Amino acid sequence: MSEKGTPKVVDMKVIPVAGKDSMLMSLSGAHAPFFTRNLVILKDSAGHTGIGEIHGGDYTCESLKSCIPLVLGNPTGMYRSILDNIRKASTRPAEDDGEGIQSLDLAKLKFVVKSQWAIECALLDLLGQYMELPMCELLGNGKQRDKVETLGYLFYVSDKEKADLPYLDESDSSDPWFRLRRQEMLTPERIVEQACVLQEKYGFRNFKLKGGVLSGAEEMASVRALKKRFPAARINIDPNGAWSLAEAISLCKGTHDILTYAEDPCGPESGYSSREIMAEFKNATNIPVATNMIATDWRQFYHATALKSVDIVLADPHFWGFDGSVRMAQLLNDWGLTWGSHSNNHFDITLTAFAHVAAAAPGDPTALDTHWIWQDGQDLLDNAPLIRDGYLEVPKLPGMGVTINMEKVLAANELYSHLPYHDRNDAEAMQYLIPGWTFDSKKPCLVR
Ligand code: GKR
Ligand code: MG
Repeated sequence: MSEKGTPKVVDMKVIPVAGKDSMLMSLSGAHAPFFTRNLVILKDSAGHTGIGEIHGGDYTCESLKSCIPLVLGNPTGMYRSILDNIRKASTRPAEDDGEGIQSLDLAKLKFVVKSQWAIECALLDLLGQYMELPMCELLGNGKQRDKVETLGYLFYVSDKEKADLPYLDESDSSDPWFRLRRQEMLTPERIVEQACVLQEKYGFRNFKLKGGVLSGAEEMASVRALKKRFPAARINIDPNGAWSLAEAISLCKGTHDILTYAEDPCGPESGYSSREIMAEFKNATNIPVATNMIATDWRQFYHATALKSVDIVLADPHFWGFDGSVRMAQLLNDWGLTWGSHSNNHFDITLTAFAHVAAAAPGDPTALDTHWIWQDGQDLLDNAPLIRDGYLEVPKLPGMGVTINMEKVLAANELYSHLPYHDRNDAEAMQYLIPGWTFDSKKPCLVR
């Protein structure tokens, strides 16, 4: 006799994985040679496989494993209740002081990321397969577009030869971007070269430069050089709150013809919160502001909007959930504000998830962040969606619409199991460049 209702979840695996990275620079320091993620793989009683990906590290891995009893045996159609039961069972760890990532302290990122969203993704994948609908049809008002605009996420890159660490060398690759992405790029000329090679490969029309590395003036010189080379591009700089309010105003005031918007230009100072300071920045410059730091949950968002501190909320589904991120997109659209998504290093499962969530975001979202260009080629899927002409394709098959390659997953898990660390630590590589370097949320990482 056939089963009634939606299929039940019969298996849940949590698999930590690692991939390779370049020596990318940000306020946090220098990316290590490896990044980590956690995967969730669900099986249902109809024989379908559902997948999700989220940030790496032992905290998130353990938290996912503790959810297994709350997921197994439940019908996929009850996914909202499954997630609600996880939420009700979770307690706030004593080390979480609630600051979030408004000063980009990486140790706090794990509290902003909510592991259950990887489970939400895998459940939506299963439900979509049962309903024979792509995942984006199950979100918000359903699919709004067939392809999603993504930006070229530019980074300063340090010389990996200066660190005694096993960074990947791709100098033999036949792909010009793959060769370039592992080289030192620290000048405006090299940032423009990076953008040109990226445009050639992926067709990006818009760019974001990760700042918080060199002095604000040097970084704005890169922004100017980019605008000169790509006059029609929307260009954004993200120093992750490193600049003081006075510096941010002096760097950005009157730059409407160069900067389309600034992402987290300044942060908390002199007893004022980052939400208050960013509101003052906006008043002084009239430059639109984007954030993934001052509004990472609904309570922070309430204060950010009450103060009119932000125009573009980069509602990463790993922070907000898929339902939450699309709910944010609907609200912002109704209010005349703009939705986008933040990213950290990720594999192609997250890339696919971004495609679905952005496909369901109404209105005119800003071009999406993705770190995938730095990882492209390290696929865990047989059919990762492609970025072409600056747009990420939205899979049309049911659920996530992609197939996981278990051989590649097991190899990435093997790599993970040999790592001396599982959490992101950008200080270690940085100390090869500046001995004794420590994080300072108010100083670009190469300014000491
Ligand atoms: O990968 O170094 C990085 C980024 O700086 C990342 O940590 C940020 O969270 O990309 C992110 C951002 O937009 O702030
Ligand atoms: Mg940002």
